[in-house]
Amino acid sequence: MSLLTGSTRDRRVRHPLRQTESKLRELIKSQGTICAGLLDSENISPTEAARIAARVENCGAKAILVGGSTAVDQIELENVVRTIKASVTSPVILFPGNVTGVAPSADAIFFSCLMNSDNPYFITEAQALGALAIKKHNLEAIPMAYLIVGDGGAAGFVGRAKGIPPNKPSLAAMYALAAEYFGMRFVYLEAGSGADGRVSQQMISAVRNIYNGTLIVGGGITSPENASLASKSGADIVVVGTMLENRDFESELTAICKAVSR
Ligand code: 1GP
Repeated sequence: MSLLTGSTRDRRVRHPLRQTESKLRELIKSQGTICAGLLDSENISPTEAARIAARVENCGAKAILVGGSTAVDQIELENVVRTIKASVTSPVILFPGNVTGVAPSADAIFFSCLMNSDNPYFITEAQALGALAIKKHNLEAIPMAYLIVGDGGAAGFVGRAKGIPPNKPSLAAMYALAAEYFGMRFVYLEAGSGADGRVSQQMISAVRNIYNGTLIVGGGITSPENASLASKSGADIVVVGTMLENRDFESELTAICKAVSR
């Protein structure tokens, strides 16, 4: 039966619960800021990804994100997600850069709108193209505004972002408030993977003061000090990606997870 022609009753039955979102909210409520590890399915074998994800979880991270701005191989992505799922108990959440970022085995997907792109494809078109696959696989979609700050590295380049100037916190706050009015329950402030600079405390605070939802901050977070500043400024989730490419990330990541939790 086509997804577009089922009865209303069938559609109600198939609607996924917001389990992952609820879990994240509960963790944030009880522990303060939580840390999530980001793995890029393009640069890693499934076995290696599973091993790293288990180490990330042991360090105290509460979610594993899988995605990448240039990830195009969906078979590879699904293999990575499935293998990670078998090795961790934390939610595995897709962090897509395009329609190719959908994989059936994940617990949920950040259904992201790159609000400050100047290409409508990254605001609504890719989302429309990917929506039926998300429904077909019964994935939990978490509506999220993805805001690129500064040049945003690969995400900024691929997503044709008109980066929010890092020294203009009020612009980020305006976008975040618009996201809230659109019903987006998550906002991700992204400085870019491996960025030299990070999202400033002033910008995180400005968004926190106006946005009533879950606030994620990522890009260039590599030390407990960086993570703690983001947490104190109002981040609910800090994302660490590039650091996980180091062979021995455990002590630093454990310190980051401790530094952000209450
Ligand atoms: C990138 O914000 C994430 O999308 C993580 O950034 O790779 O710099 O940790 P890093």
